[in-house]
Amino acid sequence: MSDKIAYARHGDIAVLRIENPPVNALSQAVRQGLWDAMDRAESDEGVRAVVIVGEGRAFIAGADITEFGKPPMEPHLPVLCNRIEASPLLVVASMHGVSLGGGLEVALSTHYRIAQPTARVGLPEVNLGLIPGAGATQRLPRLTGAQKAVEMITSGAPIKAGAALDLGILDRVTEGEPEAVGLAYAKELLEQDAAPRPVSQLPAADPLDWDATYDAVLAKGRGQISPAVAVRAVQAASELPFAQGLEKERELFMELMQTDQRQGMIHAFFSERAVSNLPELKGVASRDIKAVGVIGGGTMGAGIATAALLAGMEVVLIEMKEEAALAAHERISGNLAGALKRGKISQEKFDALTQKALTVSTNYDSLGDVDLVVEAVFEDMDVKKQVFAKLDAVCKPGCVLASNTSYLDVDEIAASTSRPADVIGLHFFSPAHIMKLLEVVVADKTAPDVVATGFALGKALGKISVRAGVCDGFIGNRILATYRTAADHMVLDGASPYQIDKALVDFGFAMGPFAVADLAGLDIGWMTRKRKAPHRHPDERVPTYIDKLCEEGHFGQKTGEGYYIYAAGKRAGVPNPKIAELIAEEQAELGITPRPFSDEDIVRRYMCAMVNEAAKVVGEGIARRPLDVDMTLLFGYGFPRYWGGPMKWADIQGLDAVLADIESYAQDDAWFWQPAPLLKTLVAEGRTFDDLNKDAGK
Ligand code: 3H9
Repeated sequence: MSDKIAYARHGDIAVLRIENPPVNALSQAVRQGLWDAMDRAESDEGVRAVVIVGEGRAFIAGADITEFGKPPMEPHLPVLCNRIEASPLLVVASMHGVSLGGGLEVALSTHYRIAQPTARVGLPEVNLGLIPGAGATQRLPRLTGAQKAVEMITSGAPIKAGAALDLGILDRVTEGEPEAVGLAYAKELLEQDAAPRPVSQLPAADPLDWDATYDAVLAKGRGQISPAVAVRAVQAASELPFAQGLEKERELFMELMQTDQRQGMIHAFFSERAVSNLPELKGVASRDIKAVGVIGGGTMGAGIATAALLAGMEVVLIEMKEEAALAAHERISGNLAGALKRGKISQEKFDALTQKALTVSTNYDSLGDVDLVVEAVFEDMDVKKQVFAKLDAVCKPGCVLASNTSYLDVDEIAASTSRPADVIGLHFFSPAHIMKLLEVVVADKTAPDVVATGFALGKALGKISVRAGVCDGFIGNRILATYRTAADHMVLDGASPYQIDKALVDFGFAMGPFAVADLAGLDIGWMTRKRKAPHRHPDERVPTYIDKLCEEGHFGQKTGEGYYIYAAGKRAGVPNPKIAELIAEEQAELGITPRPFSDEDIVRRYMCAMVNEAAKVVGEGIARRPLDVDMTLLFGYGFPRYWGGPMKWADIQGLDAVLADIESYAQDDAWFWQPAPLLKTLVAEGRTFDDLNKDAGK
């Protein structure tokens, strides 16, 4: 018998305990073990009931995701579930922690379900580009009705035990040790002569307007297909006999298993976990962070302060003048009021955070006790250096000195202090209390435990932290600058900004690049272009039409006019007719005859520019692994999760095809489209970006 299932007898009840740490995923050994243990219980003289429990922190977290993409191994989970359900013994699931995906499907195939009040159940398969594949699309609607089943399966979000009880997914919620609770329940059922109660034999759920439901779910998924496919599976549950419904579910599940989206989403799942798992940090202890200093109380500083307060840290925020300090306090209180409104914190907690945990001051001496300071002042090297000189003077030894700069040289900032080993870049994304990405920028002399502290801070703040080296723009903004430029070139050559935005939204981006520019403020790009102007290569193509709009004081959403025109209070805009005129003027000046672009061509060029720069970023060691780029783009730049990230996208396209496209674009603009050496090497060796992830022990 498999060592993953412990079998024990308690009178006339057999307990099957799943022991597959950390989360009891349903690997082949677990499936086989459960199968054999059911056989054993059924042939064990005197056994009348079976209780299934999980060891450790969860009942079962689902199918073993590491087995996906490999040849399937028997016993298959749907068959195991049917086998459990068909048992003549009374089968009870006693659930604690999470019961997710296949884990909930095992529970749904038992006859009675009892859970801890803290337990959560869910079907997150859509987040992996799949649908439940072991009967949940057929069994769940028979318990909850079709509408609730569709909601639960298409959202992928777990629900708490109480809600699951109300929906009929659970029969009882009882606090106690799961095995004891399960045994007591099974005994009670046996005493009542309760019969096995297969969910598959319950009547089918009433139908919904399936086409309307499908369309609504498809639209909400912004190109993600699995939630919409799930609707069709639930439809089968209401229209077909159980066995045929299961077959339909299997067919749809297997189809999704073959998709790029499944690959992309599973890559995202593992990369999200691997990204902060850096070999260089193995065994390195981080420094203790209880109190954080923030320099500058603008949107960014206030967001960082809010995030630290919400993570239970004390915050000392420094502003230059009393008025600005008060305004910063207001801003942070406003952010926290948002958290209060969304039910994330209580009124009591809000009061404690705003009145006790937060100090605003104009005096750097207030920073004497903080463990880490994040500077979030104006992006100017001289200003930053002045701030770091003050920090160097007042902060206690061992205090981590961090800059939130988004492109300046952290080595130079570090060198301006007497303690470069304590200096690091912590690049937050605005609004910093909401956005998940944190770039941990490691300078030449940054001490390993300071790097570990950056990651520990990110974790405490609920961020996805990515290690980046020093260069202009680090990982994210450097790559952004390149693909934005590719979009600008397409505009000069004839594609409209609106066609580009739409093509990229259709590809899956949250917003197109020109709508993003309007949101961020066109003055940012304008300033960057001015900063970079003296260092430009003569062959570099830089459109200037948008600078003319900036010169007139139009900076996008905040001024009501940019690429789009925004009616007061509206976030979506309509195309600004001035833009087409300005573009036409520039094309005439440059002697360009505009040509049409297909949406496909737009996406391809944009993505190739992104991948090429990303390959340079990895090749130069700015990002340690391709997955670091993928997570940066996913969590900071609205990249569609179902593609897994640009590097995963490139692997799926085939790196040889991507390189061939880059080389063909280079025929018109050799300066911009210089192929990344790493890309060429990988193509020559027949390897992928994911091979590099694996080399690095992903
Ligand atoms: C499914 O069930 C399909 C079926 O319908 C049909 C089949 C026919 N498999 O996240 P953590 C690993 S699809 C393998 O850090 P937490 C994870 O990689 C599945 N490994 O902990 C990590 O490894 P490492 C549906 C898994 O406490 C370690 O466990 N289920 C799996 O923050 C700890 O994980 C899901 O989608 C797995 N299923 O969160 C659930 N799950 O330590 C996915 C986890 O080496 N899992 N690992 O980095 C989760 O949502 C979270 O992991 C969970 C724990 C909430 C369970």
